[in-house]
Amino acid sequence: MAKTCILIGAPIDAGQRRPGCLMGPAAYRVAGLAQTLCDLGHGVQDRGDVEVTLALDATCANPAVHSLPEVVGMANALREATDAALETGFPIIMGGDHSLALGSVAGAAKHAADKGKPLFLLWLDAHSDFHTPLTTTSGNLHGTPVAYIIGRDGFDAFGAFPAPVPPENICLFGIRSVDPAEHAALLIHDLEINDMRVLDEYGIVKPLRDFLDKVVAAGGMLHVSLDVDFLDPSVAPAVGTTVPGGTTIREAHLVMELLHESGLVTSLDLVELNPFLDERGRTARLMVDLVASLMGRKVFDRPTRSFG
Ligand code: 6HN
Ligand code: MN
Ligand code: MN
Ligand code: MN
Repeated sequence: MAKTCILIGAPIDAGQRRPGCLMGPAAYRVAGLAQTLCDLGHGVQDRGDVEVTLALDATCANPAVHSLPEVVGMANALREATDAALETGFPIIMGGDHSLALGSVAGAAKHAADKGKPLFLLWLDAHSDFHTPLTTTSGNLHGTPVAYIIGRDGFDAFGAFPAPVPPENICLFGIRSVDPAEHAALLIHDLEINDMRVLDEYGIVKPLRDFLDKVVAAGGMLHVSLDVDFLDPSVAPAVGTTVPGGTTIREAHLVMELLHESGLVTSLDLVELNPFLDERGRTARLMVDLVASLMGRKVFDRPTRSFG
């Protein structure tokens, strides 16, 4: 079904320390994201990059945390922009580092709550991003959104999360790097964790379909947050936080194709692309190709063949 895709640029790299993600939205535009979506029959509105007002009075008790005014400012702007875009279309947030999900998912959660629907979250990432501003040792706020989204303490500077997402509605998929404090916290919150160990044994299809079945049963909305480091660094080098042992190009496309077939996805983040680290645009182009699969590109337009 044709959608109205609403592109929202979120140029931020203050959620971590390596400059470059700021150029992410520009790279997606150069790589032809809008034209790719048009070619698939979708409508496209590019709303440009969000305007950020720095939250200059934001403070945090953990001295390691840096760039709070920038990250809170971006979160405030994106919460509004994502909620507003959901009124008329399918928001695609072009990042920017993963701290932007402190805003985009808040907007999606507010929108879902206003419509009386549960929100589900698929987190495609090498990392669990489950620190709070009080537990992070790197001080990089891109490692915190999932904790904010379930309503953990320590996020005073961001304001209360609009409608905390129950941990059971969150699926971490592809993870292979978890810090000790995140690990301890994940043991006491009931998120669905499909780490690479699980994907090695069961493959992509079964774990993902099980999660999607839950979304269907609940009549939920589904936000997908795609971190470039979900992919193996050998195929997606343009990211500051490479972790070996990630998904292949084909596995990532399969995730996207299954998501398309489900018809469940209502909003999308593209995060952590650092064009300064790319090789002749290959990571940016791969990300655009993955969005194409999510939005319906296929080799043959026919039902999937059954081998049963
Ligand atoms: N990401 N756990 C590490 C940290 O610094 O807190 C890495 C975070 C990576 C963040 O994937 O968006
Ligand atoms: Mn991440
Ligand atoms: Mn709304
Ligand atoms: Mn990551």
